[in-house]
Formats: sequence, C-alpha cells, structure tokens
Amino acid sequence: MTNGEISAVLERIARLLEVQGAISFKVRTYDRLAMIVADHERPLADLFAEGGRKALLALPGIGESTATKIEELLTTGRCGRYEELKASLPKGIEELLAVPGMGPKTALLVATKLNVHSLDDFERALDEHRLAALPRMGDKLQAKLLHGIAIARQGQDRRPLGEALGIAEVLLASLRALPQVARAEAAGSLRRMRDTVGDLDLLVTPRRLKDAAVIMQAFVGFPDVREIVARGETKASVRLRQGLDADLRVIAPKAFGAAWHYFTGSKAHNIAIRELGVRRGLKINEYGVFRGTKRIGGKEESEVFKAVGLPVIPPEIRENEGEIEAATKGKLPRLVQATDIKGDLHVHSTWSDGRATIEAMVVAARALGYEYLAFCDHSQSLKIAGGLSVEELRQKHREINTINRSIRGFRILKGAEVDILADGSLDYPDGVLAGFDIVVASVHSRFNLDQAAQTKRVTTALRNPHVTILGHPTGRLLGQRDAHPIDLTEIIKVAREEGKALELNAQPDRLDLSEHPLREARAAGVMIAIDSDAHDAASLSFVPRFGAGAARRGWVGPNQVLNALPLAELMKRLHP
Ligand code: DGT
Ligand code: CA
Ligand code: CA
Ligand code: ZN
Repeated sequence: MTNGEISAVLERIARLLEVQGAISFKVRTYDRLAMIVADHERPLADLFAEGGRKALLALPGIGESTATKIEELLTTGRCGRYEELKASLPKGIEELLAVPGMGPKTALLVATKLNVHSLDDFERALDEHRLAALPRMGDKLQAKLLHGIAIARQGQDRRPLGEALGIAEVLLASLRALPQVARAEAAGSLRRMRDTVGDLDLLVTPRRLKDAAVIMQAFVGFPDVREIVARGETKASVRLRQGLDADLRVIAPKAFGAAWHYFTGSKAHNIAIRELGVRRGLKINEYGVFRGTKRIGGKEESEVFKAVGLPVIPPEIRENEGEIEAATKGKLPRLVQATDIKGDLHVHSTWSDGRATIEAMVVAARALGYEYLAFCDHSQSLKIAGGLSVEELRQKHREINTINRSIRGFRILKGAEVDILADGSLDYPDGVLAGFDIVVASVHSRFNLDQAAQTKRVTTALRNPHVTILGHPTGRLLGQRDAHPIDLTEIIKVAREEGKALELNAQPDRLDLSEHPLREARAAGVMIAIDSDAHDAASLSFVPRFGAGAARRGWVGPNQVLNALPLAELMKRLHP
C-alpha cells in the first residue's frame, strides 16, 4: 500500500466524521494526518518493513491509534475504524460526498430525507425537484450540484490551461533536476495550449536506458503525487494532489521525436499523419518512423513531418482542422509569437481596482520589452471595481501626462474599460470618450439577456466611433461561467465594418475569445488585441505566457495583432 493510498483512507475517515457531526478538532486531526502521510518522503511500507511499529510511531504527529490503523492497513489492506464509520452512516454517502459543491450536512440530509444512495438516485431527485424541499437549497446550489454530478462521474474535471501549466512546470523542473534525466518535456493538450487540459502527459529520456526504473520511482514519490493509478517499467499514471492526473513515459532517445509527436496529438492529427505515412509505405507510431522493419527516423520530431513531406506544424494547431492541407500546399500560416508583442492595451492601475501604480506597471512592462501600455481603468458605473468619475479621469490624465514627459522610449496610453450599458450605450458621454487613446468596451452586467438582445447591445456599442476594442467578448470564466449567449459571427461582421478590434483576454481563466471565433475573425480580417487585463505587475506576463499560445491556436498571425504594432504605427491607427 502506498503513502497516497494510506493518506486517502485517513482523509475518508475525516470526511465521514464530518458527516457524523464529530467535533471539528477530530476532523482536523485526521486531515492533518492524511497530509503528513502523503508528504512523507519514504514509503511507510518500507519504514514499517524495516523498523516495525516503532518506525511508524517515530513519525511526527503519529500516535498510538494512528500507528495501529496504518499497521492494519499495511498488513491487511483494511481499516476497522473506517469500515465501522461507513457502516454507521447511510449507504452511498461517499459517492454523494464526491460531488463538488456537496457539503457533509447536505449529503446526510439528501441520503436520509430523500432516500438517495447513489449518483443516479441523486440525479433523479434533482430532476424531480425534490431537493428544493431541503433547507438552504436554492436554485444556484442545485445547478452547481447538477454540474458536480457530471464531474464526479468523470472522475475529474478539465482544468484551465493556466492551472495545468503551473502544475506541469513544477513536475518538469523536478524531473529535470534528476541526475538520470537527459530531457523532460510536456506533450498532450498542454503543449497544444488548449484552453482546458484533461490530464498532463510528460515525457522523459533517461541518460542511460537502465535508469528508467529509478526515474519512475522518483516520479511517483514527488510531493504533488497523491495516488499511483498505474505503474509499469516505462509508464506511470498518477493522480496529483491538485486533483489532476499525470502520465509519465520514459522514452529512448532514438524514439523521442516520434513519441513527442505522438503524445502531443491531437489524436485526429496523429491519425491523419499516420495515413499520409501509409500512402508512402511508411509506418509511423510512437516508437519511430519505419519502412518495413527499418527505422528511418524518430529522434527528432521534425523527422516525422519530413517523412511525409511536410514542414513542422506548430503544436498549437495540430487538430486536423486544416493544418495538414495548409502544410501540404506550403500555406502554413506564420503564427504570432510572444516576442512579436509590443505592448498591452488593457491593464488596470490603483486608479480603479488594480493593485499596482501606473509607475510600477510601467517598470514591469519595460522589463517585458514593451513600448507602450494602455491603462484602462473601470468606468463610473462599476462602483464595486472603483470605476472613475469624470473628475477622477482628469486627475489621472494629468498624472499620465507628467509621467510621459519624464520617460523616454515608452508611452503610456490613456484608456478606459468602459461598461456597455444594457441598451448598448456606453458608461461615459462621447465628449469624455473622445479624450482616450484606447476604449475597451466590456459587458459586466446582465449576462442573461437572450442572444438577440445581447448581440444587439454589443453591436450598438461597437458602432460607437470612440470604441477601439471589444473586451472579453463572451464573458466566459473557465470552469465557472459559460459564455453568455451572443452571435459572434454578427459581432465579427460589425467589427470588420467598423474597423474595431476584438480582445483575446489572456487571463488564464478567460482566454476569451477562444480558438474558433479567432479563426473566424482572422478570415474576416478583424484585428485582435491580446490583452493581459492585468490588475498587478506580475499579471502582465499573462500575454506572453497564455495569450500568445491561445492566439496561435486561433491561427492568428502577427499582422492581425493590434498590440504587435510598433508604437508609431499604433498611434497612426488610433488617431488617423
Ligand atoms: P486531454 O488530456 O483530454 O486534454 O487531451 P490530450 O490531447 O492530451 O489527450 P490524451 O491525454 O488522452 O492523450 C495524449 C495524446 O496521445 C493525444 O493528444 C494523442 C495521443 N493519443 C492518445 N490516444 C491515441 C489513440 O488512440 N490514437 C492516436 N493516434 N493517438 C492517441
Ligand atoms: Ca492529456
Ligand atoms: Ca494522457
Ligand atoms: Zn472587464
């Protein structure tokens, strides 16, 4: 039994105690024990094998009764206390607790009052509106629980790219720090920069092939690993503490390129490439490129593409959505790169709800090599976000003028993120709007209008001559809020007619617009502003870190990006 498995039993005890209504001190103790066990660097099984019960008792925080439970688990695979608790509570309670949004009290009520003992029962009860009879059970919570059932069934939810990337980077750094590892890379949807990621796919090449086992052993012991799902000689699948799964594969150097291509996917892209290979009498798989039994490539990813007569296709567009045809015709688009970005056209400052001053933001922007920054603080109606009155705007603009006079080679642009009011009018009068370099118009209220009304509202705003950019066009928040109903084809049409840009908001939980509307905008010749919407200096990096990749997935080229324009050209465009 692994530390992760022991920890999981202790955690289950904590959850069941909660349902039982045990004092919180007791619950916390089990949670803490679960963490100690999960975090311990050596397998408790090994410690116990070497030093017996005494070795367990020597661990910090582990007393007699816990040692007994661990000993029992290690020797019999069972835990009496856990079984006993489970038997004392309604059947199916753990299944209910696995639903995100379900608290211990609700789970108990649902089980006892509504006679619900499985996810199926629970879904039926929700369908039949039987939950409404329970105390404190509003429509919002019911909707959340319904969504939670889907997550519980799936076992895990897709994660926003930003979260997954952070987790993967820690794992990759730990892998690269191992002396046995020659190279470690991410593959899968993460490398393709999909806006959400199902699981992490990591590849390593060992310095010596016989090191594979040592690398596996080290990987499954990393602090973020909660549970080992499967483990073989060259592959391990683990569940991470963050709730995400990760697959690690150890690959021989001569096959690394082929494996990297294969595990980057997408599956549809792989199948199309494999078919191109078949037509040339080649076999292409994760082990290499073969003619008959002869290996003709596989060390570098480029050898896979070369074998089928194609240039290397950037990972972000490997979806079999036209990239192979484009590559065949020599018409692969040049995609925007982080280094093409010259500035940021939507950031906040302490003038509204930002946490950094204009000066601090400018220092950070210059460190990124930018030439300009547009401070788009909120407009007057958005009181909760410190929206600026017309008088405050005057003061802010005086400050910007002063700073602009004192700096060289950088320009602060006057901007605002102006609310689009319910009727499509804007939150400042035209006379005030005329005083900005950049006006980002955004919807921050009334997300529930029907599609026709929401589309009308936004196109009305886009037709205001002072508007430069439509901010976060769909309002989606990954994993929290769906896009509000809006006809993007119509929005793109009006943006083209009016010469307006659409935003790709690079906040990792937004990435709004998403890839398909971006491609539609590209086809229509509509400019994209890749904005950080930063509320502090560090968040300026959202653009190079997530925004550029998200734009590449939408086939966006550097010529289509408003903030890839050098300052002089941007100013010409803004003030013709
Ligand atoms: P995800 O994890 O749902 O965000 O998406 P992916 O694309 O990372 O998918 P995943 O983790 O199931 O598999 C990683 C890659 O492995 C996938 O992009 C392509 C490759 N792959 C997986 N299954 C197959 C398959 O049946 N055939 C082929 N040709 N490739 C596959
Ligand atoms: Ca994956
Ligand atoms: Ca996978
Ligand atoms: Zn906004």
